[in-house]
Amino acid sequence: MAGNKAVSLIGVPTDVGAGHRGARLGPEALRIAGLPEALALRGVDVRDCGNLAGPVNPWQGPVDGYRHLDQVVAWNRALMQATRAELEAGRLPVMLGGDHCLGVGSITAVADWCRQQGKALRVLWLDAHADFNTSAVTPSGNVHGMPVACLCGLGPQALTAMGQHSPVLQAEQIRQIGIRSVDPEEKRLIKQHRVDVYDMRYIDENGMKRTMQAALAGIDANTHLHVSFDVDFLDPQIAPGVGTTVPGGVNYREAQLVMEMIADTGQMGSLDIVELNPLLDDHNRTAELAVDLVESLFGKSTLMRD
Ligand code: HAR
Ligand code: MN
Ligand code: MN
Ligand code: MN
Repeated sequence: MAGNKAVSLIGVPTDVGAGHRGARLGPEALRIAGLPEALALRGVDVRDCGNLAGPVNPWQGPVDGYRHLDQVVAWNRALMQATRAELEAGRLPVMLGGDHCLGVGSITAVADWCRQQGKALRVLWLDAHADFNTSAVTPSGNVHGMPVACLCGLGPQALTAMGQHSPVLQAEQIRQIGIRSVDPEEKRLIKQHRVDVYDMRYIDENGMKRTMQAALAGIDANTHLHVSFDVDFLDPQIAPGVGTTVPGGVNYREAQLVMEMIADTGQMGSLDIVELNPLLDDHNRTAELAVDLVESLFGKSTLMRD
């Protein structure tokens, strides 16, 4: 079970893919909110690898539909290497973001690892956004709105072909949960690629339990589950510390259930925690909430089950 595994924290202090600066401070905010200690209390062997180094944010406009593409590529190369090293050491990498562009590097490394190990890979994308834009249709040029498209082979070669196989993922390996902000052309691409999206209306109509049962269906002992947790998945009333708040998000109880049901599978093998922006937060409460939820991901139950 994931809760007993050795975990490596990899700080990825980047905001080169985002439309606001400040997500680069996310790793420190998560540490100060007590993430290493909380995992250690769960009985997890925690190793904090510190922060990766990468280029500064030049804070420029889009070029050919991308903002800061070279910097995004550099951060992702560094993260891919670091993620691979921790997987090879038999540890569960937890990416402390950083903006969501980092999902390209982490998941590319995870996908290569799974192929090598003969494991099936399932990606759970917890997010308000589908992150399926391309340079041709992006309204912003921000690469944090593009990582899922890149992983499915749509994007610049420097991001789609970083690993041993391209595309990195087939759309049927992905489940998106909590989605409530999708750009018009992005929606067309998602439908064309048949990504499995459990949007907020689906959650409202079916409840989170049935949503998660559907999203986790088919996971077995040979599945590596990668969780990409964009903190803007949560409703902004409980999680204000993100750059792109979207109302009508997942509430506290729903979020706990998501994390507990993932923990129950025992198959989580890697985790991104992204988009936390401490400059927009209220006394670090969003970071503290993220830590609370990650505890549940690692098997802490508030109820009488354990
Ligand atoms: N869809 C918008 C864009 O591409 C906003 C994307 C915001 N993305 C994140 N990550 N915060 O999910 O510009
Ligand atoms: Mn995202
Ligand atoms: Mn988002
Ligand atoms: Mn908790």
